[in-house]
Amino acid sequence: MKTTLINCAVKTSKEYDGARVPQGCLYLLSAARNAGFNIEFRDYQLEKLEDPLDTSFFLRFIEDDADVLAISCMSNLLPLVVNTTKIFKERYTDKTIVLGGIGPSGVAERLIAEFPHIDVIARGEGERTFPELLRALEGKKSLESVEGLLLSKEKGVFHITQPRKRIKNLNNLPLPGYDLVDMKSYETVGIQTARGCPFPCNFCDVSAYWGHDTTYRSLDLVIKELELIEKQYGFKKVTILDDTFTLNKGRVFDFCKAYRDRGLTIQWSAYCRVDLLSDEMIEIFEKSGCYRIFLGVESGSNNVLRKISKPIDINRLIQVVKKACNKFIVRINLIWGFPFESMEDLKESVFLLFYLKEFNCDVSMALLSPLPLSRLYNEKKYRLIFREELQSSVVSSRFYLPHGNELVNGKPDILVDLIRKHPDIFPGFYVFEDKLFAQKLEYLNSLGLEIEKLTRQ
Ligand code: B12
Ligand code: SF4
Repeated sequence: MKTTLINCAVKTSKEYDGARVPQGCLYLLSAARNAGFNIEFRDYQLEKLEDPLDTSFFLRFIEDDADVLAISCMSNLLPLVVNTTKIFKERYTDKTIVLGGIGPSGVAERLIAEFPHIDVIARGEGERTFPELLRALEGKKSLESVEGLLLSKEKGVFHITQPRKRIKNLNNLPLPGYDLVDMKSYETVGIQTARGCPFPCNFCDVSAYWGHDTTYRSLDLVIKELELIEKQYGFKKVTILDDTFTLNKGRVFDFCKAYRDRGLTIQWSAYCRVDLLSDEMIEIFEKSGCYRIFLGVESGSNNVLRKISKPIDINRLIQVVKKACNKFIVRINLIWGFPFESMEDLKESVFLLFYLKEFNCDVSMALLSPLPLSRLYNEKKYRLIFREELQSSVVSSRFYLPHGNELVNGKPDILVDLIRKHPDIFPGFYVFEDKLFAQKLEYLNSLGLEIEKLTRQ
């Protein structure tokens, strides 16, 4: 049995233009290798294509003689993956299509019920599921006995296997298979030191995907991996992919000490929470190779922050930012378009945006995306609206579908059409119903904030 694993990612905004080492797929490849499988891997982001979201390009890319085609993607490329694999499966009825990653996992039931050409969806962490699934597809065990799967039977009918338990001891996982790809093709790299986030922010789907229990890798392993990335592969910078790097203060200080003791020079950036970032940490970060931190601040309004269950103290934020901006790059993300955000709330966010820019802080503001695993989406309190006026910019800059609702060769764009037909499968392309939406948009535009920038994450 021949298997091909595909990373379906595209290069995003100019800022993030470089190709990124696909950590998730590298974990899957090394787990599969350890289990005795030799898998072909292809990474779509490395293709030089004028329009990577053109189904015909992706169709050509996935075509080969493999029996099993496994594809990893986020929500943004799910329409492309669904559309292309449907055409693929019509041509090659005997091939098995497997989807995994946060994109398909977040909407797995609805997706497999509506699109039965997808044979299997693997939910959650893949290091145990993937090799077991391959063994089952070889006929060596039953598919039903593999945890964490949805198996297609026919339209509307599918089977869910037992849920896959979280991997408790990440130290038992083999390192991502860096040696299995051409690392020179990639410009940026990230590593995970921990998985999961305990916070309840209701717009985010990280906790629902990875779980509220945070699992950690030993710092010894983390430092060894950093050494490998620096010395063997020559990277000068690395992103720590943990959702909240500053979660465990003692561990963060131990990391910084180990970094210095081992004489590492690779510079790192990390996602932090402002309420977990002390003055002492900022000082130590500076001495331990930190060149950038990301802070998800989300709103300048205490009212909104309370409603999204992220009660950050704005005064504390300003103090932290003033200090940190002198030491390293501080990148802050704000979100607009919460359905309960008043004009006053939005004005407070805009005020914060301009105020923080004064300190040379790198601030951006993105339109809220209804992510399918988020509590805000699942409460079903707010209707989803597909907004014509935002279609091309929201869709293109937020989720990278370049045509918007333009007519392509006289026909409506097929992916936009798919999104329109299935709001519950592709909710991230919609906005929550908000009677102030037009007013908010007009206000932001009147300040010269271009919608392109406002819709980028
Ligand atoms: C780093 C990061 C980025 C980086 C690079 C991402 C990349 N790898 O190409 C950048 C900055 C480019 C980025 C961009 C975007 N990102 Co991002 N990103 C992340 C972050 C912080 C870490 C991703 C990561 O590497 N995780 C570690 C690896 C090990 O996990 P993994 O890839 O998910 O793989 C594991 C499992 O999912 C599973 N698995 C994955 N694929 C498959 C396939 C099979 C067959 C199987 C069996 C299993 C399996 O097994 C793997 C090992 O356990 C996550 C948050 C998070 N904690 O995941 C957000 C996150 C994934 N991003 C998110 C979003 C929305 C985006 C954007 C769409 C944002 C935007 N507006 O543009 C873009 C799209 C980019 C693209 N390339 O298409 C959302 C996804 C939400 C969703 N439902 O899809 C997340 C969850 C953050 C959030 N809550 O907002 N992102
Ligand atoms: S926004 Fe950040 S802190 Fe909040 S749940 Fe998501 S990852 Fe955790």
